[in-house]
Amino acid sequence: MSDCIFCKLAKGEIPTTMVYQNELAAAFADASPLAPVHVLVVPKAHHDNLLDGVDAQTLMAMVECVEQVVQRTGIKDSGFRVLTNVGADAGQTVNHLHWHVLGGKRLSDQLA
Ligand code: D5M
Repeated sequence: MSDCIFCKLAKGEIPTTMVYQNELAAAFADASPLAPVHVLVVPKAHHDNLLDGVDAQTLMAMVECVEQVVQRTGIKDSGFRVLTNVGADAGQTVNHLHWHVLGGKRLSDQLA
């Protein structure tokens, strides 16, 4: 999708703090962090949300990004949260599938 900001960030077309990427997915810093570690994991191909036809290979590439993010940011053993909002009522504001990876503090019952 040509006007999707996360497509551009994931493909390196606009600068970001890239934490890790593989062939199918990318992990970059959230611009409005809610925790000391707040990274977004996104597919490089455009999908509106989790239920928008995402293939298994892409999902596994996203899981690999999560593994690398928690290792590289040092939160692997202290606990972290992975979540995705689907739809406006759930709080999705960017219509490109993204998983929030949150950690680095004791997380509350709220989003972070
Ligand atoms: O989460 C959307 C998230 O995307 C929110 O935490 C802010 C973040 N965001 C928005 N624009 C950018 C850019 N340009 N870089 C990095 N992070 C960004 P949602 O689940 O849709 O509410």
